[in-house]
Amino acid sequence: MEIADWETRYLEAVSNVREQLGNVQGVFVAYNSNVDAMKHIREEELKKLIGIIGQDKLRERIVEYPREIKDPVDFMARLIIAMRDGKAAEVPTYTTDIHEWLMDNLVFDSARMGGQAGIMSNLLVTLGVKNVITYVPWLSREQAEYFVDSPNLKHPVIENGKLILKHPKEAYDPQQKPKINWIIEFSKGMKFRCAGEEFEVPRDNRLIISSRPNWLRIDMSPEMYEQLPDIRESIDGAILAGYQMIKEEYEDGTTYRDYVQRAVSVIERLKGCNPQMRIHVEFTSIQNKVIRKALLTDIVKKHVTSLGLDTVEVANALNVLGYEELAYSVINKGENSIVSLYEGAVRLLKELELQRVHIHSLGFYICVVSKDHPLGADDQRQALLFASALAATQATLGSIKDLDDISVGLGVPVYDQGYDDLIELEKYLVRRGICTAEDFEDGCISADGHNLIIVPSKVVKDPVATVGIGDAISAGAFVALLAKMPKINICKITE
Ligand code: 8BR
Ligand code: GLC
Repeated sequence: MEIADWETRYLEAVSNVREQLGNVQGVFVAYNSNVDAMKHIREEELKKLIGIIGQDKLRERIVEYPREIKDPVDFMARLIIAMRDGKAAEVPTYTTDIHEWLMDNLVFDSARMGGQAGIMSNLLVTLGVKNVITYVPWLSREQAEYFVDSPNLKHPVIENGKLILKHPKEAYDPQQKPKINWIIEFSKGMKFRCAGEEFEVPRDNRLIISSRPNWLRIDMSPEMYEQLPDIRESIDGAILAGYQMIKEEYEDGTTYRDYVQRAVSVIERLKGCNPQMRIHVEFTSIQNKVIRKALLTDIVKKHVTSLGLDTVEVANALNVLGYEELAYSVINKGENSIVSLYEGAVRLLKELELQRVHIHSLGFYICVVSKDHPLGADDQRQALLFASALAATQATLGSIKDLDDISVGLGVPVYDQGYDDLIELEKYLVRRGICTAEDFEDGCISADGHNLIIVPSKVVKDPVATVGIGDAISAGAFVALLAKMPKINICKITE
């Protein structure tokens, strides 16, 4: 199929999904909302910061590869690594010192809604979803201000022992402090010298400094947990994210195992008697490998139906699951990395007993779907195309304010390089007898029954920002699928 045919498929998909979105009853979204302090760094600012830290200190720290930001040298080392490789990363900090240093030495350009759950909640409301029930364990007054004003957006609160739903601006805890992350965005083509070497940034991306104050918990009160089933009737599915905040050990003697157990119980409560309830987890960059593994094997495996992740996150996930070689080739194989990504997606689908794995990359999205997923390849493909149009809209405008904005994304051309990558994968699959060229374009069913759906995406040349685009892609595709899902009330049938 030619690129022009893909453009036609895009138009059809967006028009279909838009008509169907009204079928979605509601979505529960938890846990992480925060404020993102956004800074688009420029060459001269970087030069100034490198000068402040000093080349020698930086050289050493880059080799050490800090997984936590304790001081400005750690911060600069991770920034140089992210810019050198053009790769996204999120690194935690447990003190407010770096925030103050950044305020003194860099200053942010703007503040906006951050956190996967916060970004996805606002987007779903903007897309017109009737009930978006967002839950933030640390809802502060300042945080509440970043949620869109809409009666369709609600947050659960316990009043007089009962769970009720209110807009976040009426539900916040006045004592709660805000969580503020720093997002350092950098542009492709930026040049800099560091530790005696010359670098050029290979692609637009960002480094996130994630603040982790000691009050942060991925949790809910026992009353809210008990009454969570009350919201089940008004949702078709849930999107869960933010588990990266879980720590191995807490000052009060609890450990990550306690929080993992509670996270699983929440999922069980949401499903109730409906094991088909759609549960999507959005993965992210998780520096701590114990937590990364626990999230995959103890929370995602068996409990979740769908997983969304970017390419670096695929490698990280494969790595802790014991597929080091495949992880390495996802990151390093260059033009063949699409084949490794496909193989990685299949591994994740099988190993984690999922129904759907959605990988978004710059230029194409790969989705592998198990044979027991209720929707066919056409619906899956339309969901991916809709998501890509949303991503291109967000990259062009910075944020999506209205569903009609999607015409901006639709106007962005399909990325040639992504299309070429697709052809590489097609050749590989045809050569191995996994599918024919015709099958490849319509959904490629393997011998053991899982289906591969792949689309070339629309890529914006000079994106306003990259942070949060992955969230738009995953939430967009997930809600498009919910809109297409047959509405069977399994609880009623089995009662
Ligand atoms: P994460 O936020 O999960 O890392 O996902 C980012 C996603 O944003 C990438 O997978 C890619 O698909 C998309 N993206 C990026 Br980065 N830059 C983009 C651009 N200029 N146009 C469209 N999509 C982009
Ligand atoms: C992570 C970060 C948050 C950012 C989001 C974007 O959740 O903690 O700051 O807004 O990713 O996806």
